[in-house]
Amino acid sequence: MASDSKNTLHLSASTLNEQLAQSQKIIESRIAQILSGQVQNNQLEDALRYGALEGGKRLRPFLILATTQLFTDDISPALDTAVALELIHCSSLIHDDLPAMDDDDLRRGQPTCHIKFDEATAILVGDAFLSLAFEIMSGDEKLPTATRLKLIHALTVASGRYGMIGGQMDDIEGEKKSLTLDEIISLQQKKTGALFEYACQAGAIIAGATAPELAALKNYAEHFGLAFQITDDILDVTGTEAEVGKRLNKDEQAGKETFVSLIGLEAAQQAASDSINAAKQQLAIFGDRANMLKGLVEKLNNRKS
Ligand code: GRG
Repeated sequence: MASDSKNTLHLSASTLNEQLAQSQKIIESRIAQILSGQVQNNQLEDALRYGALEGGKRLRPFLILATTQLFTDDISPALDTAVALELIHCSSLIHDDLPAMDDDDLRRGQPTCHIKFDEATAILVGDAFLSLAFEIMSGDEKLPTATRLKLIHALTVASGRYGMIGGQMDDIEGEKKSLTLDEIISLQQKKTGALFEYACQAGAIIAGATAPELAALKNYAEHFGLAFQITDDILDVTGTEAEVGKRLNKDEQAGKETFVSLIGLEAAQQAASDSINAAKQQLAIFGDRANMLKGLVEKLNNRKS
């Protein structure tokens, strides 16, 4: 990672895996720095660090940093937006794992927050991350006020009733009825796709991208989100991790439809490849500068987690 005395930031590695590792390090050290501030309550602070710093691929913040780098060499203005998005993602995972929702006891290979601590703490940690995300973004002095407001508004929409929360509700209600393929696509677009779409738009907003550039990234994100979800469903069937197997049984018990249950494994694999190719095509206007984003969506086909 290149970071000089003026605190500029750049993903300097030449391969995607190295850039992912650089980005992960940048994000985790910024989260650790933010969480190391004034200690309010030891149990809460321990649980916040546990909920945000124990594992995770950090895909969403990488998307923000990598899309920002399409437009500018110094990606430091996007750092706190990337951190805020990751915290909202962490919040959603912690709440999703609660007994009232998916009732999971493992997350990122570790006991879930409510197992490690207790339910009340896990609820508060999720709530605290949501508040903290907007505290960070509203106080981000690297960005003009109008840009901050635009980014905050877009994130409230993506994470709220029109986006992730709406998709989660559709998912819960979907357990009681059978869903069509279009309904699954719409549910997943809200539940998972909306944050990916935000991740691909935020850097472009920060860098002042043109309307065609924003549209290209929105289309990339849409195909990326679909490919992510289809490969997630495929992983449930073909993955070997104990956690994955457990998730499949729970989905089966809950009667949840997936891409694989609806169209079969082979067609799902084809649909994932089609989405990956479509995602890459959207990036044509950026030329070779978009190679990392093309590589990232390609990587979904071989993912193990
Ligand atoms: C926080 C506003 C707010 C609402 C919470 C509980 C809930 C509402 C939403 C749950 C949404 C949910 C669990 C979506 C699934 C997201 C998903 C695909 C998670 C896995 O993402 P990865 O693979 O995970 O990027 P890592 O661990 O690598 O970060």
